Amino acid sequence: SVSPGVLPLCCRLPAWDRASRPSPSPLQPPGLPLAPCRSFSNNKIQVELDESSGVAMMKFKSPPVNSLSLEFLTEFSISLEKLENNRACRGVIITSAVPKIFSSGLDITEMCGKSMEHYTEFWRAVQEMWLRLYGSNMVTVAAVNGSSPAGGCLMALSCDYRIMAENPKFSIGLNEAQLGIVAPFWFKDTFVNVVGHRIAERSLQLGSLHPAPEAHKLGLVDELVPEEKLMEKAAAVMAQWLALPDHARQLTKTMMRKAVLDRLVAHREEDIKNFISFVSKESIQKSLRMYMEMLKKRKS
Ligand code: CO8
Repeated sequence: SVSPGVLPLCCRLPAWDRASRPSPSPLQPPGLPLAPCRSFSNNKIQVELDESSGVAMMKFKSPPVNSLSLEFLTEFSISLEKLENNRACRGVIITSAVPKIFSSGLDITEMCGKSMEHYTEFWRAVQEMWLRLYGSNMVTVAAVNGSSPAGGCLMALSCDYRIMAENPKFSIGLNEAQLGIVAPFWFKDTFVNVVGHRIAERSLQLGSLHPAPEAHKLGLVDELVPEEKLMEKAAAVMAQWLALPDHARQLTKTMMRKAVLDRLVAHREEDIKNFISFVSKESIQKSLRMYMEMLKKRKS
């Protein structure tokens, strides 16, 4: 098992700084099912790598809602790093094994009534997840098979391509403002890079959660497909992206994303301090507690 927060990853060169992988051998489309597979499932995330196609499937399996706890984030970053370091792996599809939910975003209980040390460790793990995913050399496809608020939306936005199940009951967006909190600058940067400034500004100020069809119209997700076709479509998109030489695609991705990644790397400690000072305010703690209560009331 992994001790939470001890991320050996931080000490290594980030993915976007590493030498590119060698160019691929002639491509084999991934196809379904992804077999033969090498899997390294852990508590909250299950990973299956099909070495013949070079495509890994990463499934979130942390019921009830795949909230991004410290443990989840740590497992995620370590799993991604394992794949990143495996030359047989060229692409990863991320999806959920929990029905109707992709991820409910950051685990709010990790931000309520905890110590400064805990907030530091938690926020560093959130940063690490994003640096790893947004900066990944691999092709990353999000198969969004359920609702995906806030941090869940960030994960999808950090991928190269997003396909969502066309169920209008599933929504996605950066709804932080609805919780009385503010999306950090690198959440915002990632959002702007996907949908453009105007849509991002309106959506962030209103804390909008967009039903799947609206998310598609705004460009927040690239495609909608019937839920039963989602994995097939994700595999087909992956094959299309993997048909290019890795080095050209990776360098292009770096060119597009480096400035945004570097901005967080340069201000990482300051960003942690800001998070701690923000989240430990009594008014913010109150907002978060009220939001959790609202979730529970809505249920009963
Ligand atoms: N964290 C912790 N617990 C959660 C979360 C969460 N994000 N979301 C849901 N839960 C809990 C619920 O409280 C409930 O607990 P219990 O069973 O003990 O009552 C359980 O999970 C199941 O939840 P629901 O009954 O609501 O499940 P549904 O299937 O009806 O709905 C949803 C699922 C749509 C995901 C719904 O739970 C929901 O809307 N959750 C809230 C999502 C949200 O707003 N997340 C935002 C988190 S903040 C974030 O990610 C970025 C913060 C950036 C930091 C800014 C600086 C401070």
